[in-house]
Amino acid sequence: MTTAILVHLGLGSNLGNRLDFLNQACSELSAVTLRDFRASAIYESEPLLQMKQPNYYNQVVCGWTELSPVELLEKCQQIENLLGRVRKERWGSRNIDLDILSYGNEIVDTEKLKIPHPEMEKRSFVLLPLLELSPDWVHPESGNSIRMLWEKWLKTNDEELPQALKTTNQSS
Ligand code: A4P
Ligand code: MG
Repeated sequence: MTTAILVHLGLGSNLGNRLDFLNQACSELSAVTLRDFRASAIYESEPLLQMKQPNYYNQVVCGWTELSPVELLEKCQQIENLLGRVRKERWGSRNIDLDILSYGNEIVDTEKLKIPHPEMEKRSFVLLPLLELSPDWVHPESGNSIRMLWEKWLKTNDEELPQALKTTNQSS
């Protein structure tokens, strides 16, 4: 019997109808891929490294899956393709991006897949929604909970915080 694993995914969009793309991705994920699906609020933030791009809408979702890490990555890429993502350059603007942030407490470090997502501790648009969903989830490498990572982020950064949109996500 395969056991289900709790996973967290980071969703991002900065092209087209950003809200609609996030909602469509949530519908796809909650339909079959993730059981007991939960979604954070949607946050708006500026692109990292002050890249000349539109602002991002970001959200974190979680749920239980029986897919392996690689199968989950493939599923995420299928959903990106279904929603019409076109890849030009790395970190280019995108209508939808799905990143695997965590897979239980597993560490995966291959060329194709790195879990936990290597940048998550640096990103307020990931930590803040994670704090809403799973403040007690513990990062398997540092041993820090999300609550601790967020406190650390606040002490070491003075950037503006991402703003939660005043909207209800119909899929959550
Ligand atoms: N890959 C490795 N690990 C993972 C993982 N944990 N989850 C590989 C998903 N994919 C993973 O991804 C490139 C390759 O990463 C995949 O083929 C997979 O094998 P991609 O989605 O095609 O390209 P990308 O998104 O441009 O690159 P990357 O490295 O995923 O960048 P990020 O981390 O997504 O960052 N600013 C704001 N405010 N909000 C954002 O969401 N996002 C980015 C891109 C930059 N600036 C941003 C935001
Ligand atoms: Mg990505």
